[in-house]
Amino acid sequence: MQQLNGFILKGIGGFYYVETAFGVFECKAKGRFRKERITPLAGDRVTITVREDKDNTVDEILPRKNALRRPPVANIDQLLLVVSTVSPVPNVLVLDRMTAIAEKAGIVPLIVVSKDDLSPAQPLLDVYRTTGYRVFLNTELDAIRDALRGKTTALSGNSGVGKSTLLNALDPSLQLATNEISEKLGRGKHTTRQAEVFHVAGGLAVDTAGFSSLDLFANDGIQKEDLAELFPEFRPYLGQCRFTSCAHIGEQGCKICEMVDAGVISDSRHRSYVAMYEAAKAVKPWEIRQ
Ligand SMILES: Nc1nc2c(ncn2[C@@H]2O[C@H](COP(=O)(O)OP(=O)(O)O)[C@@H](O)[C@H]2O)c(=O)[nH]1
Ligand SMILES: [Mg+2]
Ligand SMILES: [Zn+2]
Repeated sequence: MQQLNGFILKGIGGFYYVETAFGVFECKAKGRFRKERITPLAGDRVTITVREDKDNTVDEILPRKNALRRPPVANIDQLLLVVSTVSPVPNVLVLDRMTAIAEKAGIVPLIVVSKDDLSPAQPLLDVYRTTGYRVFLNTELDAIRDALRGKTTALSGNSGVGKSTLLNALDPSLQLATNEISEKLGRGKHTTRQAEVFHVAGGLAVDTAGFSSLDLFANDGIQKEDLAELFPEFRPYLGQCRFTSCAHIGEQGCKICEMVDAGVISDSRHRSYVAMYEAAKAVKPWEIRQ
């Protein structure tokens, strides 16, 4: 019997695969976690007990730096959001919701645009360059590798945008399955991994199952008063509106709206802000998840 420290690469059917200095061990979570309603996540730092009879256990989850519900990952530095020009068509509201969720969790968003070969990426590049976030085409592999080095980065984006394809391009030895059939469609027998950690370009990258537009309606715990701060391109202008109570949704004398009209803040990003503001307003205080 031996105690080891490591981190969770993935969880499948109640088993967790934990990477340690002595290799990867398959472990079960102690029953205590279920009682306490704690789900171990990919990226969790853990202590495990390795036994002769292979009945290994995850004993303890070390305090998390951060954790996301979708994708289900812990302790990440960056969220790399992949968006395709077509198939699937970009859902900028989902994307902008993800950047806000990342900002709230202290995670740095990166944007990668895929399928520039099928339809021009320029409109998306133009929108996301106004955010100040780093924006890449999925063909800019060296630049993306540089951004991943030394960091833990979770990939996220609709199914089919090209997350696994991008990881394979960054490191061909990964040989990840692409074009995976969604489990929800009831086709295909494989268990869709929710999240799996890989060593890529001198960092850790987490491939995740794609989100669906259903996620758009999930309550993410963001309150309407906090929302503007989660749009980094709004920050320089906050406090400059005519009314201190300005919600930046079209009021007289709103500096943010002025910057949208001037083309400094993207109209698309502002529309997402307004949609998220209205959605947050509709959530009752007791419904807010912490
Ligand atoms: N034309 C084109 N196809 C791509 C590109 N990136 C990914 N694909 C294709 O899109 C499909 C879905 O890719 P996949 O990596 O499985 O998406 P994931 O669900 O986000 O992991 C596959 O058939 C890929 O070959 C791209 O930049 N251009
Ligand atoms: Mg995939
Ligand atoms: Zn305003």
